[in-house]
Amino acid sequence: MENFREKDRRAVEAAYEAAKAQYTSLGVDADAALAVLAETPISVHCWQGDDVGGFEVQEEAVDGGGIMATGDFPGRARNADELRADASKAFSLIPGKLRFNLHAIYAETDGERVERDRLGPEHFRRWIDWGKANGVALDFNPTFFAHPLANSGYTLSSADENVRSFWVRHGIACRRIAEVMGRAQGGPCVINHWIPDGAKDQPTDRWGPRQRLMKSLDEMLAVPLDTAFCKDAVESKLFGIGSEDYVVGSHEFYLSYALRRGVVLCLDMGHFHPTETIHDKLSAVLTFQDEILLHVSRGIRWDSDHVVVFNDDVRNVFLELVRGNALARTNIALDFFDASINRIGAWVIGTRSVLKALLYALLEPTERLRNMEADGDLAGKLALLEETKTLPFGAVWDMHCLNRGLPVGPAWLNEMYAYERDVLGTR
Ligand code: RNT
Ligand code: ZN
Repeated sequence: MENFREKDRRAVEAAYEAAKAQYTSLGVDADAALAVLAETPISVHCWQGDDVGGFEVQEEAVDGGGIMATGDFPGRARNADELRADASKAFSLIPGKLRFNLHAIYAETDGERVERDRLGPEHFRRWIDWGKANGVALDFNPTFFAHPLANSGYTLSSADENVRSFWVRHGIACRRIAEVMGRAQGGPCVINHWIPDGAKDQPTDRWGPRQRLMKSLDEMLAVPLDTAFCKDAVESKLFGIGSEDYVVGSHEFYLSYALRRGVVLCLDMGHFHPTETIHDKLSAVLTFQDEILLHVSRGIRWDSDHVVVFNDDVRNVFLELVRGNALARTNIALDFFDASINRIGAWVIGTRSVLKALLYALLEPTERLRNMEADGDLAGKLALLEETKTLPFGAVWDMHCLNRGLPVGPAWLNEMYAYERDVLGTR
């Protein structure tokens, strides 16, 4: 494997000073941007580490519920200790304030089969301890898929009362776990509810499942918990594998539900029409809602979960959040999985890309652009937007990596290769 040289500290500092002067001339404070970047939490999803497998003891064949990781890169984490080790490795290569986002299937039950409606905080004790020891706050998700009672394609919206009530109990069990996690970390644990429910082809009843989903969510939320620690969010989707024609929890459904019930709306960047982007939705939704949950992802054709890269879509989302001063009202989380490349690399690439997009937005001369726009100088505004694209953004990013004691530039790849050889390669 190639060895990437680390950039010289003095060269990085000198480039930063020159970049900073350029930003200053546009009215942008690069030091202030770096301070915000260092303090903005990003919730990294655990499921990139093992292809959304989880560690459940299961006896029957299950349907993935539209969740399918493709690829067989060696070294997938096979248990929670390996997953924690891998996540820690990835965290060490990401210059950000990171949280960790767990799913119910990552419970540790010591080889015992524990049904999902019987899960309790005790099954997440090691995760909670790990979070505390590493200063990493946790977020959580019930797992409404990959289970025999999800094989029909319906969970919370099922017409079978046994199935529906099982999933309601699972949701409640998970909310209790989230509250305990929140209490342990002295701040909210965001619990996101996503269900795969839907139909492949032209259901004649689109109404019943939605009424049942509303009822199920209401039953789950009726359990009194401290919302300072358990913060509920609901996530929509347009279509999935096996639910191409109809998804019960659509955008309109959850937008309405979140508004009526005062829960957080989750916007996943990969869950809309293939050419539909979400940056224009932020100012609309946040005009009425206190906060949102963001799943930063990258849709490619029919897949909603490619590894995030520093592209226009992600930049536009962060530009909107910064322009609207809405970072504090946005729970930033990641959602992608790729089993065909080094999984630690996938985590690091995706998360660093999100941090870059955030930094890019923080370095925008928004004040100046706004004034030009207000003055009717629209050509000037468009020109300045274009000019900002070639400002020395990379020099500021390098400085951030250096500040956080991380390898600058592609030098982090050396660490990834070494871990691949010494750890992943032995699994
Ligand atoms: C699925 C949703 C959901 C999942 C995770 C694993 O389409 O995006 O967020 O990816 O819960
Ligand atoms: Zn998602």
